[in-house]
Amino acid sequence: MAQFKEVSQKSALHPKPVGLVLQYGTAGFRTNATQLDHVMFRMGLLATLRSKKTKATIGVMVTASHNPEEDNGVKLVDPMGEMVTPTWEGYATELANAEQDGLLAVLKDVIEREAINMAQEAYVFVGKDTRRSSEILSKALLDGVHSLGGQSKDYGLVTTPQLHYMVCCQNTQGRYGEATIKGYYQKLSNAFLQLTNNVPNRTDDQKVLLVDGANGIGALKLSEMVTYLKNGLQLSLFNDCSSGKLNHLCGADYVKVQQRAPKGVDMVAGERCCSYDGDADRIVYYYTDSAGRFHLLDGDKIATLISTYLKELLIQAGLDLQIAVVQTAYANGSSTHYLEDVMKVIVRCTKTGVKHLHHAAQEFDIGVYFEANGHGTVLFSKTAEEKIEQLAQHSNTNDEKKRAAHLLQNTVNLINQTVGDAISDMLLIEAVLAVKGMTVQHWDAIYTDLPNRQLKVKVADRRAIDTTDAERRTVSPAGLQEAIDLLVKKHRQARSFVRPSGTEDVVRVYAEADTQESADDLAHEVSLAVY
Ligand code: 16G
Ligand code: ZN
Repeated sequence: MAQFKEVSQKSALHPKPVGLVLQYGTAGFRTNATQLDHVMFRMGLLATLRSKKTKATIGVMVTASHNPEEDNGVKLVDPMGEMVTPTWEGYATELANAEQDGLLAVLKDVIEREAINMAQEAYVFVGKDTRRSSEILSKALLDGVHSLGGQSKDYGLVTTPQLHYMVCCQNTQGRYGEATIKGYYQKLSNAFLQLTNNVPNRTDDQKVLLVDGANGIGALKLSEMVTYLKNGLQLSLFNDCSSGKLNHLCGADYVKVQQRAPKGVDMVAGERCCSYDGDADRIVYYYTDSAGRFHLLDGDKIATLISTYLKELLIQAGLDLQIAVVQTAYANGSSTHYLEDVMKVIVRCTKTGVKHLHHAAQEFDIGVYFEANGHGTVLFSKTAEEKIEQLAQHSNTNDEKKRAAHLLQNTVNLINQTVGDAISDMLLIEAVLAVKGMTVQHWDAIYTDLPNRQLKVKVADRRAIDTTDAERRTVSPAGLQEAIDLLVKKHRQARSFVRPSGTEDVVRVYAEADTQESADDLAHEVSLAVY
């Protein structure tokens, strides 16, 4: 077939290094950028097939998120803006690892297994982050799309969540919004201004927010968006790509893991600061107090703030909707305790990785999901959205109910429900703080984190560790869990788990306890047990 001839010819321009084996991991392929040209071409092919199969537009994002500048990666976005389905992650791995002369066979095999109608049109949206390698890699990707006859739209430099948003808008015929960057800015800023404009006594001081853009795409996009936000926020943007290196000593991952302020931000005691990661799908907040102590408000604190706000609004609106918070094993024990015992909301724990949380959150009327590392969003079921809409339009409802319904409606519009989005999450947090009249210190005081420590351990084969119970316990190697249990018992309010990383060749260790010293000791002891 002529179609495959073109694939053959073009793939020769994107040859696979013999013997190189990569895996479509938790967040797609991710490795040193020099190893990815053939992967990009092949993901262009796969996205085209996925589009034919689903009869919808598919997204492909070129990014390595919080990884160093030298790395790059690629992930596929399914029609509703969600992560690509697991069977297709398997195809992605097979296709990426096929040696040059076996590529067509693997491609045809996928076509056959999925009974794909090759006459079906295909449409692929492409986006990329600011890495130097992203330009050429996205060209390889487009080559793949075009060689299988797919059509493409190249959005160029966009954040990961912006690309997810575009895909969702496109496939819902605009019901979710307009599939343009301008449409995204307008939808989010209108919702933000509606939420904050009527807040009485909001002073200019309360609008001040310092943003660490991690020298990445989020910084560029936020500066484009500023005019749309009018004077709703007074943003000071740092690490804005003008000089520093991407993710280097800055960004959400650095701040969360190091539990310290990023370089390059002129922090003032008591002022709210936040950090994005390299593709702007994660955010964490922080401030320093008058004694110079650093306070981190991570994904758990964000989930608590948002779910508390939503629960209060639901009560005010008199809406009977079930709200749940989805976390992972990394969620600080204090947050889980607060949510379950004080807030009385349902809490679920899933495996690490956005797709697992997203999936679990879909089971509720309102599912708030956040990883402790700052990746998360809120999902509203169709029923929830309809009930909110009806109430907001109902003229006979009393004032308090109506006000709550309007706030809920604008909150829905402010949230990027396709995936965690640093820009959208930031605006939501700022709106919630404004509406509730809270400072960052009030927010921080909702509960106190248990001291914790994360370590990584290099082992011969990390796959020897197998986990269960949402990664909170190990089932192999034999004896490891018993050893961890014994170590945990030596500390107060302690918890610890180990899991093989899905993105690096290491085993991760997490420990928390009543003091930092105890958490550090426990993490160290457990890491020795892993060897
Ligand atoms: C990926 C995941 C992130 C997760 C992290 C864990 C997505 C989009 N990203 O970055 O959610 O926290 O992996 O990494 O799913 P690890 O397996 O190396 O600990
Ligand atoms: Zn990211």
